[in-house]
Amino acid sequence: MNKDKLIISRRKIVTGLASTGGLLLAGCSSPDLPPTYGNVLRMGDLLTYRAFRMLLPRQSLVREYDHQDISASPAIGTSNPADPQGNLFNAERGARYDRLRAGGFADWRIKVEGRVARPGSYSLADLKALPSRTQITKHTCEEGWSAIAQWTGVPLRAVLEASGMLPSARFVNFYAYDETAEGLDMLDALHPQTILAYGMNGRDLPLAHGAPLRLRIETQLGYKSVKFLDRIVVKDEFDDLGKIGSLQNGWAWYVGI
Ligand SMILES: Nc1nc2c(c(=O)[nH]1)N[C@H]1C(S)=C(S)[C@@H](COP(=O)(O)O)O[C@H]1N2
Ligand SMILES: [Mo]
Repeated sequence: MNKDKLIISRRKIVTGLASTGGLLLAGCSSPDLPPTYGNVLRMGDLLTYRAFRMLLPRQSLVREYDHQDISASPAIGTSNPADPQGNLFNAERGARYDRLRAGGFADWRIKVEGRVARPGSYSLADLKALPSRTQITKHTCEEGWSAIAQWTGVPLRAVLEASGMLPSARFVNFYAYDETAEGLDMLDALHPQTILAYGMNGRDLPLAHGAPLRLRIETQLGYKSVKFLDRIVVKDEFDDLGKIGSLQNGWAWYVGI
């Protein structure tokens, strides 16, 4: 084969692979570059992100434990988002949270917006009517503690599918009732163990652990598992989430474990 032909056929193969990959990954065009790529302060992210994406099969499961492994006293990172003393307190959302909690979360709904064909909201009953998943996993906080608990909820994937996520979607962002927001790429968002949890250790999700609904993202460190969920926004492009996102607060966006 002469050199020209070789170049053409290689290009064809590469283009072919890229389009198949694109379909498989539901629009993730460059899964080996973290969205923070290009930011000198975040150069380490490239290494972590690329290493994890290369070493692990794309959706390998994290370890799941047995009932006897569940921690007797589960560690707690934060408490009530309606507490004005809390360092992530937001007055408007805190007050809204307090009212919803007083009503036993009967009027609570999670909003799903952005790049979805059917934006809207789901009550706890709506979420419980979708498929559920229960998993006993280890939570690892960036501050050095860890705890094993059983989590029950709906796979995020099922909610995204119910909302008609558009093929161009690449990121999913989560907003809480306090000043917390985090984002995931599609690989983590569609991971089978990524769930919206409404149950913990066989009971309703307790207040301290994020009632009535929290994210459980088992492939990343504790702070990515946003508690007290208010809103989910599907995006085509990366969004650093401004002052309430981890990046502008000096934390990594991707913290694989
Ligand atoms: N909304 C909200 N979610 C949050 C936090 C928070 O302060 N607010 N803290 C995070 C951190 S740093 C950790 S380690 C876990 C703690 O989860 P736990 O309280 O269930 O142990 O929640 C994460 N999710
Ligand atoms: Mo944490």
